[in-house]
Amino acid sequence: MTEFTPRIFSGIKPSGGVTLGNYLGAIKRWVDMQGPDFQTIYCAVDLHAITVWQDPAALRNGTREIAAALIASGIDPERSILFNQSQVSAHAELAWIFNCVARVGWMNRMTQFKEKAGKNAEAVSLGLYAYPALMAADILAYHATHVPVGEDQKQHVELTRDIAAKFNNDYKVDFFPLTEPVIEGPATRVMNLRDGTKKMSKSGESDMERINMTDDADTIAKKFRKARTDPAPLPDTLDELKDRPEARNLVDIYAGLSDSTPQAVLSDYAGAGWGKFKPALADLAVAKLSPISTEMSRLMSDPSEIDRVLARGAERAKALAEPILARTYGIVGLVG
Ligand code: AQP
Repeated sequence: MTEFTPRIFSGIKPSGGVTLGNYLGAIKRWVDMQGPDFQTIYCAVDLHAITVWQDPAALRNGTREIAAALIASGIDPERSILFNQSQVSAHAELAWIFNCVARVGWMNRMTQFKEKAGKNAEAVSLGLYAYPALMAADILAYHATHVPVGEDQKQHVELTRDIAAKFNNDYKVDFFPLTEPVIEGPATRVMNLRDGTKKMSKSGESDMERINMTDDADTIAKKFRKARTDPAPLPDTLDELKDRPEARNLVDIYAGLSDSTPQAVLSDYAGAGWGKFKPALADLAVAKLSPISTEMSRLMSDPSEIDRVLARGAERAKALAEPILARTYGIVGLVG
């Protein structure tokens, strides 16, 4: 069996402003994973963003905003490789190979496609359908061994493993690793503030359903104050939150922001009503997010410096991905 270098890859789509869901489910954990155990590679996945319509100016701005959010949250562009996907063509090239490895039946089982396409499946882009093959290429172009993601991306990482296994098996090689999803922490699925059964998303209809990393203190307080809850106070045990998704979500967010656990939050707030808990949660969110948003605006005031950081990251990413792509072409039998 090949020994693969411990390497992390993860990405985030510039399809709107960065949300608290992206922060707690992904970015905060990416920051913690920088260190001696792994080489870390983080990416603004702009090619994924265009699977649904993006205004070009908003896409450019969103890509830079993701870079700013990552750096402001603690991603160090020297220790980690930070870039945007479209600058490294190996992603798109390897995705084509994987389009030819993945089976249509596998894609048909992807719940995110079903949710996003809804009743409109005939009219959405072919790219939205093929998205998981590009995501497999993002990961496997670096032989990444671990992918820290939110709960919503688990099925796509499992598909990445299926693609790697089929490629290895079809070509009788031990070339691609079977990448592990890393889904950890109290807030791996942050829910919509107006409907606790839906995920908090960048592109959700109403701005009131999400916290954006750029929201100011008043907006954060207002959004939590208006967040949907139920009349009951907070209970003693997590079990009692089983059928209270909105309440559970706010407890999970508190735990994520305070590096605590949902049970520890309940131990502190058992018996408290929303009149006490919501302002405490808003204060905590402002304390954690406002230094990040201040630093984001500073970074965003110099877009050319962000572009330089992304270009430098792309060069480092290419140095890893291009040899892996060339070996893949060789295995497949493409002459070059
Ligand atoms: N609500 C969430 N809770 C926890 N983790 C989340 N992630 C996204 N939403 C939540 C994690 O953030 C990383 C980047 O996600 P993405 O931007 O690439 O894609 P997404 O999951 O489709 O994000 P959105 O916000 O829902 O975007 P739109 O609305 O454009 O589709 C991933 O690790 C993801 O798990």
